[in-house]
Amino acid sequence: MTRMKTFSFLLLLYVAFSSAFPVAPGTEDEDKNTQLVENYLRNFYKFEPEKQSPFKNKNTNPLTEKLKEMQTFFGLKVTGKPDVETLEVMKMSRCGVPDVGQYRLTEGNPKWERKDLTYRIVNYTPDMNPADVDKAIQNAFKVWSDVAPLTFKRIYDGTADIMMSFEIGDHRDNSPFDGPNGLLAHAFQPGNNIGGDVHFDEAEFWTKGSKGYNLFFVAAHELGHSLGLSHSDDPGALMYPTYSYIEPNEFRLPQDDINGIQAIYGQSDGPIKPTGPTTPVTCDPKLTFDAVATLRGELLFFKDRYFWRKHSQIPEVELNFISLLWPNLPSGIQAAYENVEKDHVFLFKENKYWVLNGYELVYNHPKSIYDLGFPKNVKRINASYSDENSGKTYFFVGDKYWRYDENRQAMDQGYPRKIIKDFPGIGKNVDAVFQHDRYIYFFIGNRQYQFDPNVKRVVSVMKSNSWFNC
Ligand SMILES: *[C@@H]1O[C@H](CO)[C@@H](O)[C@H](O)[C@H]1NC(C)=O
Ligand SMILES: [Ca+2]
Ligand SMILES: [Ca+2]
Ligand SMILES: [Ca+2]
Ligand SMILES: [Zn+2]
Ligand SMILES: [Zn+2]
Repeated sequence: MTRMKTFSFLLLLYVAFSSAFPVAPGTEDEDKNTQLVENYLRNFYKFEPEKQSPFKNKNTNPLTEKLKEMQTFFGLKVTGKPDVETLEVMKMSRCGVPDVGQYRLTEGNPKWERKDLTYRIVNYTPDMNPADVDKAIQNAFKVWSDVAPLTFKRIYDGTADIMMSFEIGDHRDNSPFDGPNGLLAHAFQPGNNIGGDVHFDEAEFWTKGSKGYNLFFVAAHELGHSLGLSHSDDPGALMYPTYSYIEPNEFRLPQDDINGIQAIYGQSDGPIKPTGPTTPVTCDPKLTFDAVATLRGELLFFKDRYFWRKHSQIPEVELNFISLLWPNLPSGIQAAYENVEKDHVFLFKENKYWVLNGYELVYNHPKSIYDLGFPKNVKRINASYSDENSGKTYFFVGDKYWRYDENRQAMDQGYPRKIIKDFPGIGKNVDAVFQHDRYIYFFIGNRQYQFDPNVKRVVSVMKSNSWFNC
């Protein structure tokens, strides 16, 4: 299974300002961690130590078994121990609905018997303009009505099927909220009374953008529960239990969620069968990349709204949302390279580029690629790499390439040239490229060409994901 590395917000800062990898917590934190682990397993994995049968096998520790269950769900290494990575996942902001238990699609199969449902926004958060709350909620319903034969009508008083409200702390449904972060919201499976209802933790700061928590995403996720879906272990799914931000305009309901809702209610009525993005699979032999770059000794492989990070000293590879580290970067990065000397990474999409300084996005971007000296008929860049020794950067576009001088900050004379002339064996439409040691690695489809610039030839052909220990 793909391992989705997840960061707590604290860890995010850690990544941004120091190194990329967490350190083990000190022993003084151990009591706090034990408490965290027990509470987490109690809340989300039905861990009930006081209810263990005395006849149970004494050799199996119920806590260890529950930890393994949780680690399996999140695609972590299944150690049965509260290791650093497990604790990091437990500290993430998430949905309050359990990962196992009554909300599983397979258990009881709760669903609405009618297809025309009603909803009511019972109260508003002071964090947002009411019109923006209405819009976020309306869009969240549209996510589901676009792919399933369901309609949602808003009513303004009385009891709706789905009552939506902002609540603080203990709000008399046996599922108290916990103040800022941690639990963000919860929802009840289809049914009468509280069934279908959605509660948002008012202690959070709700927004329509990337600050605080985005109401649209959280509402869309919770409505999945209101309609009968449980949590998915697909890290790209909307029904994954932890929060992550995506630019709302770029959001498309993932295929995993479409499959889930259609398994309950059938296909949508429209003539077009809706499809959604699928989460890339690290060891898929057909895997292709949008762009690859080095960053302070790590390798970054970009694809759609994801990237993998690979550190040479660490055998595992991590799959992340681009937006988790860089909320203001778009998905679908088309080319990328590192300028090691300046500690900058350049990221390209269409005719714009963004710059990272170390791990931090430089604020006054994007800028136009025409500032770098490209002619106007170049609309996008296929791939790029920079040669640390010569200070020359190579941009591949179609069957040509340009060479840029990082010291003079200008294109070199005599370009573009044909790729095939100077890189024999490499045709056109390069997906991605980077330089490592003395080789240049070109990615075209699911293949990778190791090119030796000294002898000017391809010395080896590999699978695109050969860096991932598949
Ligand atoms: C490369 O760029 C060309 C020209 O802009 C474009 O038509 C093509 O789709 C791109 N190919 C890839 C693999 O990005
Ligand atoms: Ca909370
Ligand atoms: Ca609030
Ligand atoms: Ca590319
Ligand atoms: Zn949930
Ligand atoms: Zn509640």
